[in-house]
Amino acid sequence: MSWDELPVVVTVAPTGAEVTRADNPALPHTPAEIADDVVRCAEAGASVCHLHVREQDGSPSSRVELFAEAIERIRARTPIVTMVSTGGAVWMRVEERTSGLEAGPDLAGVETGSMNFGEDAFVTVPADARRIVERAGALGIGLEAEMFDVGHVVSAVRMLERGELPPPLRANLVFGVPGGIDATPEALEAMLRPLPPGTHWSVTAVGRHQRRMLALALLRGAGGIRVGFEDGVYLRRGVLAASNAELVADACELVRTLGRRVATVEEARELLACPARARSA
Ligand code: KMH
Ligand code: ZN
Repeated sequence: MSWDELPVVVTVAPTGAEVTRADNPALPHTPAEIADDVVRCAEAGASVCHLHVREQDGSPSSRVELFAEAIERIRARTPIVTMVSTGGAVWMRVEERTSGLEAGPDLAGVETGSMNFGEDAFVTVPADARRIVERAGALGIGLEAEMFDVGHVVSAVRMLERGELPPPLRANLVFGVPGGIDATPEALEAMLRPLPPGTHWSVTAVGRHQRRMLALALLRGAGGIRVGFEDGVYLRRGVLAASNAELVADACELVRTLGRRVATVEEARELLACPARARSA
């Protein structure tokens, strides 16, 4: 399929770990709120949801019960692809970060390197990445590599070559995190260079260049883009988004404006080699 015919997988990351209701009062906290948001995002065109969970008071959590409840509520109402973060929050131990795997999502993210994350260290040493891959494999969960700098991409490709990361490589390239690669056309090319041909790659960007990076990615042939409060709370400069669904609708409009097509959930499952799992998590 030529790049312009490739349907675009739109992922929503509805809550993350760093953003708060002081940043945007519409941030979902509870599994029920997250599920409601994800359902609306699916209606707006999202085909994948990237999940973190929070306690009732909004603090980032690693409790498997919360992941399980969110996934169960989502699956009861939409076939959207569910993905859990194993990045968690910077202060979580790796064992805490990986609890979401036990909730039986379709996919999980895996970091393939370490970095500064703002003022903090966000550390995933190779042994941790291998453990995450192994546990996901044992549970039949597909993986998406979350990569914030060129070295992370090179490491993911090495893991793939060594058989430490199962094919296919699903690549999420993240731009603009302080401590990671910047959000520029040159950075996009640098992140793409190590990827094997045919890799399904998507782009996440934070900060003031977010929309430009997503547009650039779409014109460069990206297989996916990601939006949601985890990555940005503004619809436009100075305009807070009313909801995650509004961000997804806007992203889908961008896809269409640039002459591309938004993937359905069925198409996303095929493109990501991610068949629907049995409904019980
Ligand atoms: N919260 C960040 C420290 C991921 O989900 O894979 C890590 C993160 C990336 O959100
Ligand atoms: Zn995340």
